[in-house]
Amino acid sequence: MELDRKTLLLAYRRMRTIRAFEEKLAELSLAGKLPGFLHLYAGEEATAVGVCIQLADDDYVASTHRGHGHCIAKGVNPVGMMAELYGKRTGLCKGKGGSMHIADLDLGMLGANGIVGAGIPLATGAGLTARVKESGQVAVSFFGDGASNQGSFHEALNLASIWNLPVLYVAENNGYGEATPAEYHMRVRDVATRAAAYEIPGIIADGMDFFDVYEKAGEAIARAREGQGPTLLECKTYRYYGHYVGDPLTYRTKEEAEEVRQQRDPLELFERRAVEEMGLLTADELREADAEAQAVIAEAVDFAEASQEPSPEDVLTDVYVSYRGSSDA
Ligand SMILES: Cc1ncc(C[n+]2csc(CCOP(=O)(O)OP(=O)(O)O)c2C)c(N)n1
Ligand SMILES: [Mg+2]
Repeated sequence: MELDRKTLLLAYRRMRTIRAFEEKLAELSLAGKLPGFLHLYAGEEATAVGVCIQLADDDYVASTHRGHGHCIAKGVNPVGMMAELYGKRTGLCKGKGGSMHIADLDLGMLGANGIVGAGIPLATGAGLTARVKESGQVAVSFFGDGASNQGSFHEALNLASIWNLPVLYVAENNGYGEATPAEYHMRVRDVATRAAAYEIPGIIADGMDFFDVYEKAGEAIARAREGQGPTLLECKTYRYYGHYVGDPLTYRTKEEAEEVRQQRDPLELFERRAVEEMGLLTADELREADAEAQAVIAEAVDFAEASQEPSPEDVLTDVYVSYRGSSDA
């Protein structure tokens, strides 16, 4: 897909919104305002946006425990997301999903997932549905380097390969699975190598570079739509925060993280390419987008804080089976 100014600006706005959302969450969580565990996506913005900006609303995405970035990249409203993370009734999933099970089926966002590797078969199933219905939709599965060691990854890729499913598998290789470096937890250096076992293309992109991800994901999405089957796209990336908010980060040096921020920051790389090299956008336009992103996040926090908590009775709604007590028996 050719990159026009409008798409570029939207991509930047989404990347900046992800960054602002995550930075605000870190602050709120450390201040004790948010319940539960948070895994932040800051640093990995170019990967989610480089892929999702090319998807239609009815294409599918299956996400991970680090899912806020995938949601925003797919166009999910950050205001509803923030209320969800606060556990409020006005949240996207009425406060019942939280960070790790947030979903928006109207936008094909099948959900974040607290189980490592569990989104991979979900996207594969969505791809199978699209193929059976001949709907032309594609499914994207995001997962980490650590998840690529799970049986679910290998089973799903095998099925997608033999059934020629329209699925893009995006391995977000951020160098760590929790505190374990990728060099330790897998023998191969690149997750992409694993594609060979299923005879599908295994491609590597610089996951910090929107333009590289955009180009390589675009080719894979086009292949999937044309009925040419799945692709494994590995995006080399980095998470700025720890595995979770509060991670003591004993397993990596401050210098390592600082070097990435200084030299490979996805937002700065984007600006350099789009403004200085391509001349397609102006710095003023990006500053305007920065301000818009900050305003949306401020509005999201205000909305979430002003929203009501769910009532105890709400526990019994939106469930398959509810226990009503012995008097009903
Ligand atoms: C099946 C399963 N095993 C272990 C865990 C605990 N766990 C949560 S995140 C994580 C690491 C995942 O690493 P990776 O796939 O590289 O994703 P990243 O956190 O780096 O984005 C682990 C082991 C889990 N949630 N589910
Ligand atoms: Mg990882």
